[in-house]
Amino acid sequence: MKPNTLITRRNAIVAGAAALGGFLVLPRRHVELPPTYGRLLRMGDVFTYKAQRTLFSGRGLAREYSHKDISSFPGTGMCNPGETSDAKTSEQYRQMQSAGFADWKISVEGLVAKPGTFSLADLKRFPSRTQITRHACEEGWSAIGEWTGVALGRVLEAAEMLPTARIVNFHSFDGWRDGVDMLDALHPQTILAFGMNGRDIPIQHGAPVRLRVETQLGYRSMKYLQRIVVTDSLAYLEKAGVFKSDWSWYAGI
Ligand SMILES: Nc1nc2c(c(=O)[nH]1)N[C@H]1C(S)=C(S)[C@@H](COP(=O)(O)O)O[C@H]1N2
Ligand SMILES: [Mo]
Repeated sequence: MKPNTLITRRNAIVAGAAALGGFLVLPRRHVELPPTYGRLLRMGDVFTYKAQRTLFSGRGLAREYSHKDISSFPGTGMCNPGETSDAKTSEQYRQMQSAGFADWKISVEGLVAKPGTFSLADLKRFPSRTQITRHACEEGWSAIGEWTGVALGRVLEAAEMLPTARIVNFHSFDGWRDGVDMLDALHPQTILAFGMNGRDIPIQHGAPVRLRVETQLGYRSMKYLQRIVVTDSLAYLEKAGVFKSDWSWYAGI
């Protein structure tokens, strides 16, 4: 009988049980939890998020596939950003589209020492990454596609993200607002994608640049990116009403 082993194991079991109960004292890195507005379903989502962030490093890679696995990819989503009710933004998008997105720019704002913009050419000058991954939509379909782009982390680094940064928020030309925490933002497979299946991303799939967050469900991979805003809390997304959506903010897979 090796009492030390026993104690260790016992402690591990206690820690595991406490974590499952949601009572585990969080390690040094504090995890800010999104609001639930008293909704039971949302409490479950928050619990999943807390357990995931507490128990795992979050660094696991999503499975990557080979070329023969690439499947047809339904273009979904609400609309073409050139045809939304926001006439000004739609007009801006249509003009950029007709110029082949040569004057498209994404801004990086908020908690960065060097706020500014990146053109498509700027993004393509970074080292790129190509990954063949499965996109899982919350509606039940999934599809495998090849995505090429720059790791979001590299762009944040170039903008000199500040140490107080916690959340990376996104805006799109069709009016979406969303965000991810640092574990997902700096995940090696989280990319600003400009290529799909070896070509420029077509309009229906998010031209000219979309986010790929391979660690979460498909709706987190925002198309038609417009702005990136780095913040130190979830307040920015709360203000945008993101947590009132029927779709869980944290949709880890
Ligand atoms: N800007 C924006 N991003 C979006 C969407 C959208 O409507 N607008 N739809 C989301 C959802 S629900 C899914 S499943 C995927 C669909 O990607 P696809 O149109 O390339 O198939 O994009 C996600 N990103
Ligand atoms: Mo979706």
